Amino acid sequence: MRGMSYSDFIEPGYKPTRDELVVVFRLETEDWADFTRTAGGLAAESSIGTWDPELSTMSDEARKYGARVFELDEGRHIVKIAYGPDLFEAGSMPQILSSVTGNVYGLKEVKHLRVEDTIFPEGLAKSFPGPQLGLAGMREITGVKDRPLFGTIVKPKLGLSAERWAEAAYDAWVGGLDIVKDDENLTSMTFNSCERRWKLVIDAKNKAERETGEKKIYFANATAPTGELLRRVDYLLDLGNEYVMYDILTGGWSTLQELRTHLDGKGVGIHAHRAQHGALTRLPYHGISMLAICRWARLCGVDNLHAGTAGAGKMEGDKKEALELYDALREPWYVKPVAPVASGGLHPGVVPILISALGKDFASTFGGGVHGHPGGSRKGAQAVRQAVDATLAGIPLPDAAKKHPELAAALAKWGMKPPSGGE
Ligand code: CAP
Ligand code: MG
Repeated sequence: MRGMSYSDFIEPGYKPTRDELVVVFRLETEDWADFTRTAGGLAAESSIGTWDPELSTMSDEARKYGARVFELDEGRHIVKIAYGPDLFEAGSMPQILSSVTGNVYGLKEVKHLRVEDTIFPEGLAKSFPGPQLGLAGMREITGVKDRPLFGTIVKPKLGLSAERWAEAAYDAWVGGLDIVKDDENLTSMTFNSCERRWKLVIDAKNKAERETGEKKIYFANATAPTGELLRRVDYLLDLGNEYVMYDILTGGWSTLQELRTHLDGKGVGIHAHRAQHGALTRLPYHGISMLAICRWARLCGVDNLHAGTAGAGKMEGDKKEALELYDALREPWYVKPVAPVASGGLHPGVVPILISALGKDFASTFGGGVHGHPGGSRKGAQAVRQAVDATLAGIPLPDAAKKHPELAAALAKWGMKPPSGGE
């Protein structure tokens, strides 16, 4: 036989070499399909193979590139596959993902399939640039060294004029927050163009900095089709803004790589939002894990990435999951660390849960939990800062609230538990 059948891709006990990429899949097959043969199908379809084992074009040379299933556990649904370095184009995330997260999901034998993790070899990892700033950069810019950084997303998400938006941003900064960020779907709107908003917000930021003596940062969402994104980024660079925000999943990996290249050497950071990730990550038996997405985003060079609130907020995801993701973003690796961002359903009352779960090395943004404050955005921001200062000083929030009416009002409205859904 000249070709290669699915079973030829199975090599239990094979030890991956140091230059191979290892992908950990979770596989469930249709009732009529054989687990081991389907695992071979995954390796074939994601490397060199196809359904017909007898290709007239197959050669000994081509056969060498076949991926190898080296571990199989049908009970736990785990399949581990090793891929040689020549299967990948260095520095191209789209090509790597078309291989290992491509056609495999559509094979008839596959009922459910999830990429749990992708373990990169040094050579392939180092063909990517990684972050420029990460958390260290954010600390450098703001001078905030000994606590997490806190900020807000102006709400409502859409609908405010650029003037009203900038006013709320100013209130948040003056109230004591470090960061103001655009929302994931706030780009350039009929009622709020990005040019006008960014100009007004950066003016507001400068004013807040003069008044507070603190350095502030603004994550400006430049997400758009690539050409327009880069035009907007150039405008932000002209305005001297230190951060560009980009929705990595809806905007895409290739545009992210283009953005990172465009910013190379300019010391301007990428704040990455993960909108749409739930469509990929939410089912524990199908899709792509957030862990894998964290690794790809870190390689491509985001500086910050939303990675969950450890159960303190409104979005699905517990402490164990958040810590796994935060570790993947922060631990020493082939490229610099990324700053993890906790966001979604946070308010001043959950600050102790947040800090006790996540430590000090992260950033966090509060939308409804600032602008929903009964006294308005500035008091909402003050209440967050009061909750942070009290928590770091070991003072229970109800005690701190006795001295701070803004915090007291926040606790009276929201309590000290996460919104709907429990801790
Ligand atoms: C938070 C947020 C965030 C999501 C992201 C929002 O606002 O701006 O985009 O929570 O979640 O629009 O909902 P609130 P994740 O503080 O008002 O909830 O980081 O999990 O992707
Ligand atoms: Mg948002």
